Amino acid sequence: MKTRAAVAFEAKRLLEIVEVDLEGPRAGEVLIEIKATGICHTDAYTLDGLDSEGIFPSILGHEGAGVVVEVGPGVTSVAVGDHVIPLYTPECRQCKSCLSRKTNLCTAIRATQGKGLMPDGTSRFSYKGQAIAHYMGCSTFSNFTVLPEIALAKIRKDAPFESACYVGCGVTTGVGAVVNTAKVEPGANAVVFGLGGIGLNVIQGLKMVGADMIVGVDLNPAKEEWGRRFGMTHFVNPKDVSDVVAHLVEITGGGADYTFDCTGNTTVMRQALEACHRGWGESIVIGVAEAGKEISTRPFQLVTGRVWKGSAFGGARGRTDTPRIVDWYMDGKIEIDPMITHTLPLERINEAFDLMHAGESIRSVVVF
Ligand code: NAD
Ligand code: AHE
Ligand code: ZN
Repeated sequence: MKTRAAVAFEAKRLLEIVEVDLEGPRAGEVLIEIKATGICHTDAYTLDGLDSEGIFPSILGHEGAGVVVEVGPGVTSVAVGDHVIPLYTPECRQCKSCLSRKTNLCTAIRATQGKGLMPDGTSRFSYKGQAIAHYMGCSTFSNFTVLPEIALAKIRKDAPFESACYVGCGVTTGVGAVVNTAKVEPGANAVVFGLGGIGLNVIQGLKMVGADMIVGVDLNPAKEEWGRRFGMTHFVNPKDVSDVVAHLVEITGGGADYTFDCTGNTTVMRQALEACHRGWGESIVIGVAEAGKEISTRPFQLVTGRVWKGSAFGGARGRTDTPRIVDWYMDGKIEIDPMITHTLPLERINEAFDLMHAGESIRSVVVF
């Protein structure tokens, strides 16, 4: 079939809206009509040529929601008409990682996914006879896409696609980092670096679990109002203080119980670790850093009890946990709608990247 898609032909070039060819689902695969997709900073990072796994040409996008249109042979867990969220972190429930119960990082199809291919080592997308790579196993910047069934979370049908798509990455990443990775307890104090589409979800997760002091840190002063809207109690702009770590340690009474990096900046990651309380503070790295960047600190920071952890997709097991997060949204336990600042048609998708880089959007969503 033909489908409309925004194709990344080269790094640092505008996406082009073209009609691409899409092959139908093979065994264990599912054809999805994407109804809405968010634009996450990770898409921008790959498009900007900063991803060591970046492949071009490809169809980016990993934060979608849609409807099952056709299932391939052997598919049993979803059926035509089901509403689904594509998962860049699948959940096969059979691999060593899934069975360990220690991680959400299913390894069943990670190798081919990182090469922009379906599990059988081929691509379903092509343009003028040339193969186009899949992205993070999702490629939600296409009106139709194909995914393995283990990479689909079935969600309730009354959830609007424009909001549910955000659960495919940003909401789950932020709220999940609090609930699954850090396991923040009521009364804790926390610092969140970077109040964008991820950081604000960390903040609402902290509020949901009953954190006491929630400090937001951002270079953009306009983010103060956004942070407060979702539960932030204190705001720090690093430009306004001479030593941001010393300031944070002071206002948190010796350091935070939990800190979260939601910037992808390796200098900030170090600050986040060092703003933790001696003896027990935990710093969670969520931000994705540019290829080639490394983190460092004095080992003494760890010797004296601070803990450095990472969180991918909020530690969520996609097929099990994302339908529950959609329920939390539908039940009013978390908010999504106010964070969707811009809704655009596919033809205007490049504007969404401009808005993100200018710090003018929290989340832009493309509606097909
Ligand atoms: P965003 O652009 O919406 O927000 C980033 C925020 O960080 C902005 O408000 C910006 O002003 C702020 N910022 C930038 N540099 C800063 C600095 N030096 N100090 C303080 N604030 C700073 O991006 P997003 O969509 O929220 O994504 C944030 C990061 O999380 C990105 O690196 C993205 O790739 C990553 N991410 C990771 C996962 C995961 O599973 N680990 C999932 C989604 C996104
Ligand atoms: N490809 C990059 C790493 C990118 C990365 O860390 N991705 C996160 C999700 S970001 C979503 O917006 C993730 O879940 N990683 C786990 C995984 O298996 O990719 C690189 O540095 O090579
Ligand atoms: Zn993302």
